[in-house]
Amino acid sequence: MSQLIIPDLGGASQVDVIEILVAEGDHVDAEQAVLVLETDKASMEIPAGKAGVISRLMVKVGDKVSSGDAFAEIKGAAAGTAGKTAEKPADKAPAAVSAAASAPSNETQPLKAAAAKAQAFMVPDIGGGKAEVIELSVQPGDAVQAGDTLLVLESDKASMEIPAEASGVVQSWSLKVGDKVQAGDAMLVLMAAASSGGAAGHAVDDAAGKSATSAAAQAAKATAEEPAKAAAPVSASVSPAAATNHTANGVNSGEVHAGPAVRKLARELGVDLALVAGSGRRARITKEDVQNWVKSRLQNAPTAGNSMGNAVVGSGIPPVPVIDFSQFGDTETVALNNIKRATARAMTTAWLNVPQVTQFDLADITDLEAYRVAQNQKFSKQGIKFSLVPFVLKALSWAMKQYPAFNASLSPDGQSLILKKYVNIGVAVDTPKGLLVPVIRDVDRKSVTEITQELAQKAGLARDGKLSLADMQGGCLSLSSLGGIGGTAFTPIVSPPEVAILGLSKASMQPVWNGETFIPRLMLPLSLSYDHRVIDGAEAARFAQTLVGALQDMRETLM
Ligand code: CAO
Repeated sequence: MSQLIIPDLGGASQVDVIEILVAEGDHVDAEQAVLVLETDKASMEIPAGKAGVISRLMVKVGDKVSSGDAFAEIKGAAAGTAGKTAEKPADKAPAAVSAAASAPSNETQPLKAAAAKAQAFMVPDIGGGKAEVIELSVQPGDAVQAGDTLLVLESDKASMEIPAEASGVVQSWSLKVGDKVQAGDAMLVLMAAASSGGAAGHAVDDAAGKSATSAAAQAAKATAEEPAKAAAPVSASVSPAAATNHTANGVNSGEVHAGPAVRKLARELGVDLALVAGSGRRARITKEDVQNWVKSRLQNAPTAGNSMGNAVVGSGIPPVPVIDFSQFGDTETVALNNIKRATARAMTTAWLNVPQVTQFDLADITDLEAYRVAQNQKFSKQGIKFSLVPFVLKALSWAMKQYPAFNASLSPDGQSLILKKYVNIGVAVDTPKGLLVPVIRDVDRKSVTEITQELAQKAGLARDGKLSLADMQGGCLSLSSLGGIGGTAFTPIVSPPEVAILGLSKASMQPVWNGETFIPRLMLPLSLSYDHRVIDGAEAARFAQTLVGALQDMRETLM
C-alpha cells in the first residue's frame, strides 16, 4: 500500500479539487488522470503516477490541496511511465518554463514529474515563409487535447489550422492576431499533463531544432482522426455563414469551462459542450452533466416513426436511408473538398434554422442596359467592363437603407433585431472548387465603378483560392447572380445571421403591356428569399418593388 501525492503545482497552493475521476476500487494506470484541480488561472488533471487499485480516496470535491498532500492510497502500485519522464535531465528541455523550471528533476520524486508541466511550443513547419496569425482559437485557461486547433495562420497561398501537439491547459500566448510568424517562432505555453509528456517533449525538442513536426504531418493525423480539424486551407472554404460560425465556434469553446476528461467524453459522445449547462463551481461542466445531457436528449427524442414512415432520431430529423448503390451498377466515391463541405454545413444550418420564403419580381432594365452598354464603350480604354451585377448591388444597398429590417440580424435569443449602420453585401462567386462569398463593404458609399473594380478583384481572388477569411466576413445580405448562365427564377437560401438574399436570373426581352400596346422590354427576374421571422411578406414585396423601381430608374440611388 502506498500513497498518491499531489505533485508540484508550479507554485500554487490550496488549490480546489473540482472533480474526482475515479472511485475506490478502481484500477488506474500510472498516466491516468485521477483528480482535476483548478486555480484562478487554469485547471489541470493530476495523474496517478503509479498503476494499481485505489483503496482509499483521501480528498473530496471542494477540498483544497497543495503540493505534497496525499490524496489517495493505492494497492499494488508500480511506477508508470511518468517515472520515466522524471529521468529526463532538465537541460534536455530548454523551452520548458515556469512550473517545469521550478519542479526539481529528481528521480526520487516521480510524482513531481507526473505533474502538470508548463512547456513552450513553437510554430511548426508551415511550408516555408511567413504567415499571419488571423485567429487564436483558444485562450489562456482553456483545456486542449492533442489535435485541437490552437490558432489559424494565413499565408498568401492558404490558411491553415495549427493543431496542439499535446494535451494540457493553455497558459499564455507568445503571439497575437496580426503577427507575422514563421516556423520555430515562440507560439504558446501549455501546462501539459505528464500523460501527454511524450508529445509535449517532442515540441520542446522541436524548439531545440532536433526535429520538426510539419503542419502537413499534423494535418494528415488530424484528417485521419477528425477531418474538420485538418490543417487544410480554410480561408477558401468559408461561406459567410461558415465564416461566422468559425469565429463563433472559437468563442464558444473559449467560454466552456470543462476539464480535459470532460471534453474527451463530450467528443466521444458527440456532445457540443456549448449546449450543456455546468453544475460545477463557476458553471463548470462535469462528466455527470454531459451524461445527464445525453440521457435527457435520448429520453426526449421521439422514437416512433414519422409520417414518412422513417424512424426519427436525435433532434427529430429522420435520417436519409443508407443505400448500397453498387447493387444497381458501378459507382465511384469522390471526397468533397473543404469548400463543398463548408457549404454543406452552412446550407444545412441555414435550412434548419431559417423559415424562409421567396418573393419573385421582374425589373425592367431596358434603360439601365442601354446605359451600361454606353458606359462600357466609354470606359473600354481604361479596361473597365461593367456588368449588371454592380448596378444591382448599388440599387440593393439603396433599398436596404430604406428598409432597415433587411440590414439586420436576429439576436441569438430571438428577442430583438440588431440593426446595422453599415451596408456590406456578399456576392456569391462560382469557383472551380465550389461556392465562395466575398463581401463588398460599404456598398452604399461606393460608386458603381468602384464596386465593379472591387468585385472583379474579389471574384478573381475567389477563383484563385486566395480570399482571406476577413474577405468573407461582415456581410449584411447576399447577392447570387445566375444571370450569366440562364434560368428564369430560383430560390436562393438565406445565410444566417443575414436575413435575406437576392437572386438574379437571366434578363430577357419580354412583351410588356403599356396600357395601349405590347412593347419589348428587357426584364430582369429577381428572387428575394427572406427570413420570415424577421420580415413579413408585405414588407418583402414592398422591398422588392423598391428595388424594381431603383433598377428601372437609378437616378435616385445616386443621390
Ligand atoms: N441577365 C442577362 N445577362 C447577364 C445577367 C443577367 N442577369 N447577369 C450577367 N449577365 C451577362 C453579363 O452582362 C455578361 O455578359 P457580357 O460578357 O456580354 O457583358 C455575362 O452574362 C457574364 O456574366 P458573369 O456572370 O460571368 O459576370 P457577372 O459580373 O454578371 O457576375 C459573378 C459576376 C461573380 C456574380 C458571377 O461570375 C458568378 O460567379 N455567378 C455565379 C454565382 C453563383 O454560383 N450563384 C449560386 C449560389 S447558390 O448555389
